[in-house]
Amino acid sequence: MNVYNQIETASRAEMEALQLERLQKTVNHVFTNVPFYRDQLIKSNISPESIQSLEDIKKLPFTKKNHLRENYPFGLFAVDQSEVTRIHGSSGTSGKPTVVGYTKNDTENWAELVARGIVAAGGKKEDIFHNAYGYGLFTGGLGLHYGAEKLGCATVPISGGNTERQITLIQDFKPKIIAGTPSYILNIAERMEEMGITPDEISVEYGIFGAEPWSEEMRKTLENKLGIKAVDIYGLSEVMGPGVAIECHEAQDGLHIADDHFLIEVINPDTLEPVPEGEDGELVFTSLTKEALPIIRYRTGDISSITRETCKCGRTTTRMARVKGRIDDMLIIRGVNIFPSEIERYLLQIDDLVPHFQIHLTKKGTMDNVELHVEMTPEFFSNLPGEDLTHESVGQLKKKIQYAMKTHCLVSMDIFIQKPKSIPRSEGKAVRILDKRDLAVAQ
Ligand code: DLL
Repeated sequence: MNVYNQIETASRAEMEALQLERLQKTVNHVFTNVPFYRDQLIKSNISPESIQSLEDIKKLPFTKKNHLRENYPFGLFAVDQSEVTRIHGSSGTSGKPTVVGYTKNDTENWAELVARGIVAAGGKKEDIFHNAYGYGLFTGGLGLHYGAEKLGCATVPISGGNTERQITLIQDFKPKIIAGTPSYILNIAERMEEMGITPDEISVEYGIFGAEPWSEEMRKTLENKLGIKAVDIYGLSEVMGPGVAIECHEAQDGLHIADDHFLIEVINPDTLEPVPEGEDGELVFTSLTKEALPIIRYRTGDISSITRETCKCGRTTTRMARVKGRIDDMLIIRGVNIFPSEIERYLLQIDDLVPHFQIHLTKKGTMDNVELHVEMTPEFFSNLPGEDLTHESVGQLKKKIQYAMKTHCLVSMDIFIQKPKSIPRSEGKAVRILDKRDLAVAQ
């Protein structure tokens, strides 16, 4: 095993001692410097001195996204403006972004954690790193960029989009590592296929994919299409950005959380009580080293579980399972809960479909209805006599999808099989759900 930092193999006792020391420092920091947290702690009758063990974290109130919004833009910053060296924002599609800030130490720690993650993913100093995450307020581009540079990789800041140019640069520069959202990397891989480029013609060996939910089946698809090993990377701007957790290439079995910088809890989102290890719940993070925007018990809205078993790779850090999705994106259809990533998982097992899909939520009378829009492969389309979409083989394919969804996701869906290239392609985070229920009411 090749670790970037020995802390990744520390004993639990050693790690917990470090976490407690850093937690106490963080609580002091927010109490002294952030009026919002000071008020919250005073209201809950808690002083920083009352944090005497890691268990005591449960005494502290939770922080939620709306607290950041209410304190827009810089109200939760814990340092003087002159100490802030970088500002990022959430990738929210509407309204004002959630603003986050970093000091010089924060961006150095961040780069170090991402460098650590790239090593876990299989990367080395001498590698060329093709970074297809979007550059800008989104933390993906610059977050991965500075981590790759810190490790010493020749970093190509290509960002998302302009897919054919990306492919030319992949052919010419010969990167070993590619990073991007799985949906955008799929877009690149498909374009390569159309251009007649085979996986053995490209140099890439490792992929670092995340920033959106994806499934094990999508991992296999991307690994096969590109001839690579792909790992999952997780993070969120409120907590830092990419690098909060990443899988190792050795085991590809859960994401190693940087325990020395973040304390994780998993709670039941309804009761707010902790759930046992191995059980799904909402991930809650407390930052342990951040200066500009320390965050206490941040409710991410992301659903996953954790384990503290030592990984096959030798790292002893807490591992989280692949994130199923956000609570907000969970569909509750006629009493059944489903995440789009589960739909993806079963769709990808059906031949004759490409791995792109969209879920349209509509109304049928007063009932919620799911329209699943999928896309046939170009081969399937060209084999249709007269390219006739009403041909019986399309009907059979539709039945197969309907059956898979009903059996595995327990929901009856209206299936729409589109012609090749009909589903919008992603250049960053894919838009999987279109909620048209209000439109139906308005009509
Ligand atoms: O997406 C940071 C990031 C950039 C992570 C590049 C990984 C790679 P935000 O834009 O603030 O930050 O969005 C954070 O995206 O709460 C999750 O819901 C989702 N998310 C991030 N990584 C994953 C993942 C970046 N690997 C929100 N699997 C989070 C599933 C993910 N969901």
